[in-house]
Amino acid sequence: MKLVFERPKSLQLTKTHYCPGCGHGTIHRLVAEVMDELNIKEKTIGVAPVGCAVLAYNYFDCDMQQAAHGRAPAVATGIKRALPDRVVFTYQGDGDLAAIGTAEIIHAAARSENITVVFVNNAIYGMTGGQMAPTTLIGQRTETSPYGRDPKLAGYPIRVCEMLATLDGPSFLARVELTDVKNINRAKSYLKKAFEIQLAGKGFSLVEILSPCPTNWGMRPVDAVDWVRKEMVKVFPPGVFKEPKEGNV
Ligand SMILES: Cc1ncc(C[n+]2csc(CCOP(=O)(O)OP(=O)(O)O)c2C)c(N)n1
Repeated sequence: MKLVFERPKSLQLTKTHYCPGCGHGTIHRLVAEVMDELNIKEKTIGVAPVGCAVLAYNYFDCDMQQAAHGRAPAVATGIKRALPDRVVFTYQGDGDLAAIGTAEIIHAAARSENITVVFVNNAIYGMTGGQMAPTTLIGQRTETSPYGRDPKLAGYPIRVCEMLATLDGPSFLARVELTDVKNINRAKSYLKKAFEIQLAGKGFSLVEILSPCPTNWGMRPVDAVDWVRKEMVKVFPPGVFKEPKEGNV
């Protein structure tokens, strides 16, 4: 029989706790496929966040370390500096990375730490039940902005890639939407490039993935994907914001 579908070796054989239509499972798979293709599973250390992906250490089949909320880039810095031959990545939500962990991500990027950041932007705090995040859209209803995010009260969404692109430190910054096969494949190619940049010793790389959260957005999964495509990309335009000058890694 011809094998057409297989679990990546870098994922454990287990069920995840993610909701139907959530992007985390797809993104886990993409990261695992990249680990398989680069043959780096045995030397990779992932840093799990606080957020819906808190149990990522139960899903990835590589070494994992849990960090306090927002502190994954600092923990990853320590691991990578102590064990420079290892491949180190953080996996972070927008609450983790762009709220409580803003200082850590900015300084890790400015120092051009040779780590890879997988940044899952779902415009909300998922794990805690749908509160407003720094990336929540203007007018978006959440548990803490029930009438829609009002910029007079709650300011404006933070564009992480654009902000980090003002720094000299980062080597690779890219944003992609998790909406269809073309873009999911693009997400994988960005992730692969980000890991390759780390393997080449070229410093900080980050891939921001615009990802659906049907449960906390109060939408059906198919509508949530549509909302990413139609609304999120207007505020968070996909693209490559920084890449190594030499072109290909
Ligand atoms: C120090 C600290 N502050 C607050 C919390 C509560 N908390 C847990 S997860 C989370 C935000 C999660 O949102 P995000 O990072 O966007 O990830 P998601 O769950 O959406 O994937 C918060 C505020 C905590 N666990 N620790």
